Amino acid sequence: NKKAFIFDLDGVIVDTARYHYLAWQKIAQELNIDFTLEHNELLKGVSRVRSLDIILELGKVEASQEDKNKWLIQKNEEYLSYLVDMDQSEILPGVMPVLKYLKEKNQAIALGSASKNARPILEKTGIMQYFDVIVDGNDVTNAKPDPEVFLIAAKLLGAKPEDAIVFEDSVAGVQAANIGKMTSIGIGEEKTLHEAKYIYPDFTHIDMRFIEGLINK
Ligand code: G16
Ligand code: MG
Repeated sequence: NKKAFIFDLDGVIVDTARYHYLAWQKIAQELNIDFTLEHNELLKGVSRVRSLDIILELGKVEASQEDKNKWLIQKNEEYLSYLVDMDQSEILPGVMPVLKYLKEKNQAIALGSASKNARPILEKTGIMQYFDVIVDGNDVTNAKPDPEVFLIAAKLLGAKPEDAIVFEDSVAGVQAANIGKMTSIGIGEEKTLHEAKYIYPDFTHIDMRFIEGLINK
């Protein structure tokens, strides 16, 4: 069967999860909300709008839609300021060899990201051409853990959900892949991503024989 290899972006291909955190932290500080790295796990893979709601819930802050809109714009401007100098050096270790291997083996590759900034990041890092399909925050209505983003990606690649393999760094993303009946591969810590079918601390720990096994499954 034809396989679909679907990559999350933030935290899987590039270390932008760190930038999202710094940008949100700035907003949280202004609102006097305690926002730790542990809280940040709740925001990974989650849409911008939902992320703000989670932070406001943490601080038990009620806000008008007008204020929320202002903070959403502020957060994105802060986030974008970290992306200005971004280049291929920000691609996480071990990612390129896996992308290249999949290309060599003529595998279908998609991006499945919650971010509305996905395309400029792929351009800046110079890896746009590896992706047959890009599904991002501009294309979906239901955020992860809803599997919509991955289901669209698999469909566009012409693969059944069962034949899709998803690389994810977030709990919400791993859950989305599982709910979509896809093979979930968690990139990160076992204690956070234990719901994933396979877990690796990063791509340098992924052996090409493992990828070969997925291709031939
Ligand atoms: C990413 C991040 C989330 C972020 C979301 C929206 O998703 O993990 O923390 O809130 O995108 O990003 P933006 O504000 O750029 O639209 P993913 O799915 O690539 O990990
Ligand atoms: Mg992510």
